[in-house]
Amino acid sequence: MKLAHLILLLLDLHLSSSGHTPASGLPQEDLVEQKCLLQKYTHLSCDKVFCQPWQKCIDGTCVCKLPYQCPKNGTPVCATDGRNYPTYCHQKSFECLHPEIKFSNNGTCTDQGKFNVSLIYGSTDTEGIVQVKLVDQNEKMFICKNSWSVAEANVACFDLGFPLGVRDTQARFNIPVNLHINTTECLHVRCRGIETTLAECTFTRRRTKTPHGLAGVVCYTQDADFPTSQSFQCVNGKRIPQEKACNGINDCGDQSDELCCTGCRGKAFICKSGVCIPNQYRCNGEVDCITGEDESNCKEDRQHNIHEGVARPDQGGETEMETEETEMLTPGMDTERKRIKSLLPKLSCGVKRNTHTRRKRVVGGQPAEVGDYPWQVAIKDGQRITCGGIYIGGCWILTAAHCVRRSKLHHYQIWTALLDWLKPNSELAIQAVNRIIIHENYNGATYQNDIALIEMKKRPGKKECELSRSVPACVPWSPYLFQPNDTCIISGWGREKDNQRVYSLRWGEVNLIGNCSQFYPGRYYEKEMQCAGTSDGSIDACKGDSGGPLVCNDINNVTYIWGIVSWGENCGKPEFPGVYTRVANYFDWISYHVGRSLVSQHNV
Ligand code: 4AZ
Repeated sequence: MKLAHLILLLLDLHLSSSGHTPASGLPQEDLVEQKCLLQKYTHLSCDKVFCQPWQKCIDGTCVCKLPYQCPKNGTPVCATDGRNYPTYCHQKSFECLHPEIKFSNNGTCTDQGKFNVSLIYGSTDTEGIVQVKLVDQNEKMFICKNSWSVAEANVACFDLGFPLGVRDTQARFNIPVNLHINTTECLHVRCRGIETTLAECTFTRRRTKTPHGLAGVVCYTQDADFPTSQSFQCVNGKRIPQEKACNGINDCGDQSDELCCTGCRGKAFICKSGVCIPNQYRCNGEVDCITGEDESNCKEDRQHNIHEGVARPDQGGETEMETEETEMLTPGMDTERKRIKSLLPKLSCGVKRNTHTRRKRVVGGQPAEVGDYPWQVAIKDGQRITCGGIYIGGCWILTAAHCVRRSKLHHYQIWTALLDWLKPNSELAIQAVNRIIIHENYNGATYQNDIALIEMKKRPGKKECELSRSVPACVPWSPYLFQPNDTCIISGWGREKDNQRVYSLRWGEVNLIGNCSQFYPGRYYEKEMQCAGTSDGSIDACKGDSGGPLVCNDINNVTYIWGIVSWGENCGKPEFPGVYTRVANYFDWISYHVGRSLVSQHNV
């Protein structure tokens, strides 16, 4: 009887901690933000994450680029259709449009045979010990258990046709003892977790004296479900144990368990945007948080994480003391992915040309100097400066809808690089207006959608608007770039608290305020508006500042136009903060009118 010849090969040295019960008896802290879950964010939601270099962000979703939009230089790769592609980006872009065609190998197609993954010794075809056959090897090989985590197991399951990824990475399977499998030689594999086939991952061969555990997997299928209670519902329909949400590990396979977090469990890092990323992504030379803080303050750790072989989060710190020989078999495509990313065009916005040290002075503000606010413009209506505006690039100015009327187009002038309108400085330039676009849902009674675009006239014979002293502020593409309590800056020529006229540009620091309905019940629309002010009301926008900027600086000191001065009850009263048009909510409206290439920072 065959059974008699079976032994239970202990693939796992220690008991797996992948159970359903919390590790400690303490009640589980709920780190998931329920309201955010309604948005159904996944790895394709560019409000929360960066798109792949072969994708672009359109209306909050990463969509496939066309292959011709890939950077030209690179080396050819071979795909499962037996065809050569000029670069990895071309192949991934083609695969994005035709998912059945996957990556096969780096370099041109040869007749050496195909890459292959299979499962054996499982009782169904959804599970078993993982075997791979590399393109240039004849034999099938096993994978060492200590290199096997959720990232690699998900990729293996995707590759095998299970789109929901892995159910269990620690499963044990019975290997017939008479097979005499050599478990001192197995492959190490390292994936990022976003690959569609293990062929894209890094394989190394390690020979040791002591036998290895071999990697096994149970792929997720709907019929093998977790109980509905006490489980987290992923956007792709998968259920995972509640305690695996917000741990930095992509247990869902579509990352939906890591995108709505108020904090992270275990060895994970929380991005300001509410995303948990694995700790080893911190200071690894690639920005993962859309807000960039995973790559800041890195001096010491940088060298550390940039190297291979940092302990993985779900491995319990196993080390391989007894490695005798390590041989690189396939280098993996992650380095190539990063290289392609670095070749994508970069938008120049939000960075001042000359940053001189600012002498420190809107209500309670301070006077600005030339070059301090190079995106600030003044809108002159006849003889008076009536509103502010913000330069966003090309010939385009962003302002408040309540500042402009289409019928008065010929009365307006745009004054750029202006400081004091009683004593105009030499840098001042004056532009006529070509077109005014007012938001189609602007409501003059409620101030909803208080946003408008002004297109300036080009000088005769010129193809572009040449504003040598102006710098565009960046348009925020995600509502998660800045948060309540962040400190931002307002500027303008508006009135002082006592209604005193102001002739020179003034600026002041304000904090973003959450929960603003408490100050303006029934009048505040969270999605479209943003409150900002100071606790004592000492800094505020006022009459005449309308249409002007509320700007915030990201961790790299890049300036974003977060708000447009819109309305508020009085000026300088702490119980009535200033209300601004929430510009991030209008990214698609703006890019529709001015063109994506002018405002898209990430993947035009
Ligand atoms: C205005 O009348 C105005 N304190 C602008 C901003 C604020 C109040 C009034 C906010 O243009």
